[in-house]
Amino acid sequence: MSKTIFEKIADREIPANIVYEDDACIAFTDAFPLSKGHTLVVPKKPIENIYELDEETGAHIMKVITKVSNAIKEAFEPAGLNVVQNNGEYASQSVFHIHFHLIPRYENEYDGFGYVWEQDPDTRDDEEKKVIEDAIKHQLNV
Ligand code: DGP
Repeated sequence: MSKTIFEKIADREIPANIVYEDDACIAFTDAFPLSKGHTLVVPKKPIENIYELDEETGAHIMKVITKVSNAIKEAFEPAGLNVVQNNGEYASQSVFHIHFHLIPRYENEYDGFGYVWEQDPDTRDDEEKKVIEDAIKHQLNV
């Protein structure tokens, strides 16, 4: 199988500004940053998406996300920072090797991060919410 772009970055086959690396993961600045310091944290294993992520890699990558987020906070003092992870083309995933975007946000500065957080207009009644919750719990064997 051919390597993903992010495997090629980890293997130094294509250049990137790598800011952190350990045995299991790598972090580098995004080639098309939405804001100053926009960084990607990526496991070296070519795991495609959140559904494929194993617990050990997930736990490790969360530590690195925290470490690199704090470095960005110290370096640039953003007003906020979003951690974003896209799964599937419909959810804007374009590189099919799991990655976490760390997107620092600055007050009164343009950035390319469009964010809409609005309640579903088809607000569901309590009975329907219960059916939804039960479907998730059923899959989790709760
Ligand atoms: P997503 O849409 O969540 O799959 O984000 C993929 C991101 O990867 C996107 O913000 C641009 C970035 N990207 C794509 N190719 C390269 C590359 O070759 N180098 C770097 N540094 N970033 C890349």
